[in-house]
Amino acid sequence: MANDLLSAMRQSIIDGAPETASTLAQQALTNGLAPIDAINNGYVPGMHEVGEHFARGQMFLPDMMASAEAMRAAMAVIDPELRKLGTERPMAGVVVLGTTKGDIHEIGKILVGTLLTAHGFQVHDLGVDVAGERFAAKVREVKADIVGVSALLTTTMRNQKGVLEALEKAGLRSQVKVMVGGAPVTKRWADEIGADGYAPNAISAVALAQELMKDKLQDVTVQL
Ligand code: B12
Repeated sequence: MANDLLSAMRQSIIDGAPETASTLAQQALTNGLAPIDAINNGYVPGMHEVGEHFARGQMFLPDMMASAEAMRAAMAVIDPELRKLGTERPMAGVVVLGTTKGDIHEIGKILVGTLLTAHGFQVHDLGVDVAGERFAAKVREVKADIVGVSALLTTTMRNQKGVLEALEKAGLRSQVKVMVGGAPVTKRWADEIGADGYAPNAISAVALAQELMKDKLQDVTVQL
């Protein structure tokens, strides 16, 4: 039963069918399926398949846009359920989140933001196509503990380095931990550009953020 539902969710993304995606999300919540399982085991595999079809030339940009629309419709139903969990927890830290300059992919970043919120983090999402200077300004404004930078294109990955440089230039680098992610990003890349961490998905992004908060606390203790 759950498998049929998950497979219908996957298909709704491939078909680019927002109404079906939304109805299935409601059905999943009514049936007691954990919201994160619906996302990770239902909709995200559909998104990956769409990416593969696109890469093989079997799907085109409008199809990919329709799939993104379906994903957004599903998330609109599931997001509030996930966020509710966050209000019951103590504040875990302040995060500034955004997708790098030149890049408009936002679904994964939104998911990361939602799960961080669900785990008690206060998240300031700057949206997409965000220049390093805007990250730095927001970090200063909200006294962020962590910056999360998403990039989905091999061409915009290098702008993650630009964010680190902007933080350095603004004299903020030592005050904030930087984590990077996005489909083409790797641990190796994170190390190469001097980021503090990399996570391959939203669940591990939460674990990483919690780890970075511990490191930050330790940095402060060492300085005292
Ligand atoms: C949906 C989609 C789009 C949508 C985006 C809609 C939106 N509002 O977000 C649209 C149609 C607009 C689009 C446009 C383009 N796209 Co596109 N897109 C995709 C697709 C199919 C899915 C992305 C997605 O949402 N995945 C689902 C989410 C949940 O996964 P995720 O993004 O990877 O995020 C997870 C992790 O990476 C991680 N994570 C993400 N961010 C962060 C941040 C931090 C801090 C951390 C710790 C973790 C983390 O956690 C997330 C949740 O688990 C991918 C294929 C793919 N496999 O990635 C192609 C893909 C990324 N796109 C691609 C391309 C080429 C393009 C275009 C250039 C196409 C064109 N010719 O115009 C444009 C670029 C526009 C631009 N300037 O940005 C290529 C990139 C190739 C490359 N190597 O560079 C891909 C890989 C498709 C392919 N196989 O060819 N795209």
